[in-house]
Amino acid sequence: MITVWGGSTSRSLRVVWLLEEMGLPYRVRQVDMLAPAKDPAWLAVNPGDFLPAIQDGDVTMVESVAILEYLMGRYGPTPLQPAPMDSAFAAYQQFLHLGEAGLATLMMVPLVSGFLAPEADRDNWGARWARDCVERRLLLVRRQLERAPYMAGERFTAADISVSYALRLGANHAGFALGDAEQAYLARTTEREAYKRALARSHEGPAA
Ligand SMILES: N[C@@H](CCC(=O)N[C@@H](CS)C(=O)NCC(=O)O)C(=O)O
Repeated sequence: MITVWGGSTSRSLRVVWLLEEMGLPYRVRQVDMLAPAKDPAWLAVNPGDFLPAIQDGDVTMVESVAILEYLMGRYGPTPLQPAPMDSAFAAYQQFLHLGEAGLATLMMVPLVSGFLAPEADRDNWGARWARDCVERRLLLVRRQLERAPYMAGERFTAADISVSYALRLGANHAGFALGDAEQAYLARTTEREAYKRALARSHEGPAA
């Protein structure tokens, strides 16, 4: 049984969403990132203390997009991961990684500056730079949505799990304004039954 260490609003949602899309059995262990004292069992899984992590038999992994690739490689093939010779593969691969490396990672800078930094540090050069980087990277998402309904083209893939998570993070927690095309795209991806089940299950499970 795969164990997903996560939190209801963390990137573990990407992992649980993929597991639901693939119909794989799993259980969720909640980690309270704001708890003053961390559970040693959690720190033994990820001494770096960031979410998500998975345990699958002897395998322990962190990094949400790497976990998606592991699960699809280990338990696929799945239509969520176009094959390398598929014409959708390049766009798929690009947006799978852009969702985290180009969007969500950079969004964290204005997010933590805006919500967690002391008042005097909130409006800072680094946060403004990161916000500008994200805005320019979002142009790639916008251009793709002018061409096709999904990041890899005509059908839903794991790249949409990656990018949808980032768009929600940016819009809900970092003050990024989404245009009509991105909002329609998010409505399309999050109306999937697997997403709704993932959202419900991300809130369950014993606390770590
Ligand atoms: N690139 C990592 C980012 C992980 C990450 O930043 N996770 C957040 C929660 S969504 C976290 O645990 N932040 C707390 C910290 O890094 O101290 C991934 O995609 O898994």
